[in-house]
Amino acid sequence: MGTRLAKEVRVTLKEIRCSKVGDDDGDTLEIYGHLDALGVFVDAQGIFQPGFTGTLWHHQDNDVVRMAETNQLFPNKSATFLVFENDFLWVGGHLKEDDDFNEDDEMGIRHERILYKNIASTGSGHVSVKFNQSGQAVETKFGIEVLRDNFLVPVP
Ligand SMILES: [Ca+2]
Ligand SMILES: [Ca+2]
Ligand SMILES: [Ca+2]
Repeated sequence: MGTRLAKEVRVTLKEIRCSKVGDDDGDTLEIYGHLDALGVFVDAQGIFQPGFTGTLWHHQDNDVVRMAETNQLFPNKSATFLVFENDFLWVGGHLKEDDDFNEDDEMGIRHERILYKNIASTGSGHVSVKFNQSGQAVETKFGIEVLRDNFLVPVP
């Protein structure tokens, strides 16, 4: 057994906002996909690997969410977990936009990657992650709080 420094963080999906409907049919976007908070480490091959995944929003393509321009959702769903020294906190996800007459629009797999040492230790920070394609745009906001800062955790 050894120990590693960790921060206990709480990530809250605060807001999903439809910022532009663009050239989509009608006056709404029809979005689905997932938004997550992840604890991510870099493995021996230098590949990013999720150590923790907390899903904060998830809709399948048969259960799309319709959003008119400037509409906001406030999911306020949280995940609490540990991020270890030298690892990353990722917030973001994968959104798609449903279309009837052509293939669905890929709005992107997007994450903000925050290194351990840059996770703000006081107060709560907000991070925004944007998804878009062909003039259709959705902006998401995540709140990040540090519940316990730089404490030693036993590890195998
Ligand atoms: Ca579309
Ligand atoms: Ca539409
Ligand atoms: Ca559509």
